[in-house]
Amino acid sequence: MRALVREIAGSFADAVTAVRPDPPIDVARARQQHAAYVAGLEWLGATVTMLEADERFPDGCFVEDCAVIAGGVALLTRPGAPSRQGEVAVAAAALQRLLECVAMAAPATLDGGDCLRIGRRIFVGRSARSNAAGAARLAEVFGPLGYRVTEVALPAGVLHLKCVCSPLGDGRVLVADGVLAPGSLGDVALVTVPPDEAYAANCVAVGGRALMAAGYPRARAAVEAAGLEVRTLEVSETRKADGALTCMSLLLGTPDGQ
Ligand code: CIR
Repeated sequence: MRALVREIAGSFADAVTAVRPDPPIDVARARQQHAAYVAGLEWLGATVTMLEADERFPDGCFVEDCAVIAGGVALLTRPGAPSRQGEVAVAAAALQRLLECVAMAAPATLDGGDCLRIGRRIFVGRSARSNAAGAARLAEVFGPLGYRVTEVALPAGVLHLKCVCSPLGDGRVLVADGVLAPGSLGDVALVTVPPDEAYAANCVAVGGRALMAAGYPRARAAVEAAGLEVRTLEVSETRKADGALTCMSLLLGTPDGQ
C-alpha cells in the first residue's frame, strides 16, 4: 500500500473553516501532529510519499479531496471550494507516475472526502462541495470499471460524507449513529459510534489496524470490539481546520478506501 500525503503549509492557519477557530490553528503543533499521522500510516503498512506544501494553498494537506482512486484509475477532482482547486495539480503530478489519471471539468465539483469506496461500490455524498455533475462524472469514470456509484444525501452542516463514516475493512463501514438516513449505505455492514462521538467515525483502517482520533473512548471500544487494533492520534489542529484523519492521505492499493 502506498500513501500520498502533503506537508502542512505555513499558511495552514488560513484554512477554510465553517467557524473561525478559537484559539487559532497552531501551525507548529499541526506539523507535530502530522508527523505522528505519517508514522501512523507506516504502522498501517503504508509506504508514504510526502508532497511539498505550497503556501498559496492553506488546505493543501487535505490531499484526499484531490482524487478518487479505484480500479487502478485516479479521477482528479475539481474541489468544491474555489480556493482549493489549484491543489489538484501537485497531487496529479504525483499520481500520474503511479496510475492512469482522468480529469473532471466545470461545472462538476467533487471532493474526495465525499467518496467512500467499499468493494465494488462507491458512495458519494451530495454535500455543498460535491454537485450532481461531479457525481455523474464519478459514475461515468468508475461505472465501466465495475463500480456501482450511489448518491448519499447529507444533513445540512455535514462537510463531507466521510466526516460521519469511513471504511473499516472487510467491507464494513464505521458510521456515526443516526446521522445518515437509514439505508443510505445499502446493505453494507455497519459498526456504529455514538452520535456524541461522531468525529471519531472518521478513521483510517487497513488490514486489521486503525488510526483513530484521541479522546473518543466509546468509538475506540466499538472499533476494538470489531476486532481491530487501534492507535489514537492527537488531531486538535486538523479538527480546527474542519479536517479529520482520512482527509490527510490518498491511499493506493487498499481493498476499500478513497
Ligand atoms: C475544507 O474546508 O475544505 C478544509 N478546511 C477541510 C477539508 C477536509 N477534508 C476532508 O474532509 N476530506
